[in-house]
Amino acid sequence: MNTQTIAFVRPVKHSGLNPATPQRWSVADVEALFKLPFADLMFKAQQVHREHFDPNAVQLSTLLSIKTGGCSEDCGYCPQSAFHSTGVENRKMLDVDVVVKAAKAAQQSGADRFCMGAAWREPSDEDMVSVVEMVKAVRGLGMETCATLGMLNDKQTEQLRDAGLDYYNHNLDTSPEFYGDIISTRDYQDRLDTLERVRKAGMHVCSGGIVGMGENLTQRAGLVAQLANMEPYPESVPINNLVKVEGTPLAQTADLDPLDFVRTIAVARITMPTARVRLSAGRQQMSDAIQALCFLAGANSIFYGEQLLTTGNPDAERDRALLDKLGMYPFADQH
Ligand code: SAM
Ligand code: DTB
Ligand code: SF4
Repeated sequence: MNTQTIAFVRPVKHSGLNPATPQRWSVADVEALFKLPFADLMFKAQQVHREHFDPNAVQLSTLLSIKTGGCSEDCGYCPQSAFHSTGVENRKMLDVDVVVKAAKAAQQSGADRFCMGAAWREPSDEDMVSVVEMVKAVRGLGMETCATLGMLNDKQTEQLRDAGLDYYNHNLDTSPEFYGDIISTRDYQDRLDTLERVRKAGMHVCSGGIVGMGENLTQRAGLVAQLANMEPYPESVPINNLVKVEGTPLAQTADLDPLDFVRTIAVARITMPTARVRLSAGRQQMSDAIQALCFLAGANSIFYGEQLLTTGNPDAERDRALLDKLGMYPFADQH
């Protein structure tokens, strides 16, 4: 019998930076975590979580699509790719004042991070002029800023850093072995290169992936190992459950067992102890019980607000009710 008891460790406030203490994770080690009995995996994840965070605090981050649709990439999951007919309209970039208004509304409703997303392979120099203004204005409201704009060059990472961007989101999406089944218009290495530039410019890295795209367990473990072996690993790790959108090649993919999603969160928490693990896309389709298990597994950040980029998210009222029911509160209200 396992006689270990839960040692309550005083939660520490997250400093925002990971210690540079890389621990190499082989894919086999990560896969072995996935295969633990559920209770043992959850116990381990909770121990790690409590060593580094208040387990009852969650970060609320609101997303806004600043440029929607018509993207030149062929990502098989994405409703915004010009390769797929999904009914998502192509829109031009939002004006800066519209973005600032949305950020203020998000802040008033309790979000402390604002993430701006664009359906680009990469931004142009002209796009960057507006994005820089948006980042400065949102930072000026006192919110944490995050952007996801596709691939970046050195000049662009420096512009974003100088504008006050706190996090850059750029996902690896899946393991190197499965990647070619999902995307053909850019390489895995392109993604790693952008992340390297973001790191070099001194911004925090937000990088994760999608599960439920038909990957096998080794491939799912391969994604987590890639992220965990980055030096240092990302400060923020979004774990998305595939949102199946009609018209995308992945629309008919078999459902992932929700407990396998919970396991992915737990394994991310154990392998990246000080990262914000973000329970990202797919929450609208998830029961309260599965979301509660995700929080127990170490998730401590969610997207908050009715819309992700083009698909739905639980409304703010449902989320507040869920957090209340669980005795959880936003990081911003932590005392
Ligand atoms: N165009 C930029 C890029 O791909 O880097 C930024 C926006 S893109 C929509 C951001 C991320 O959203 C993708 O990397 C992917 O992980 C996630 N995503 C897109 N469609 C999704 C879906 N249907 N289900 C789950 N996650 C999705
Ligand atoms: C991330 O990993 N998930 C968010 C955010 N980063 C930008 C995006 C989810 C998009 C889901 C599909 C959509 O709404 O278009
Ligand atoms: Fe374009 Fe990003 Fe969608 Fe890929 S995930 S098609 S790059 S918007």
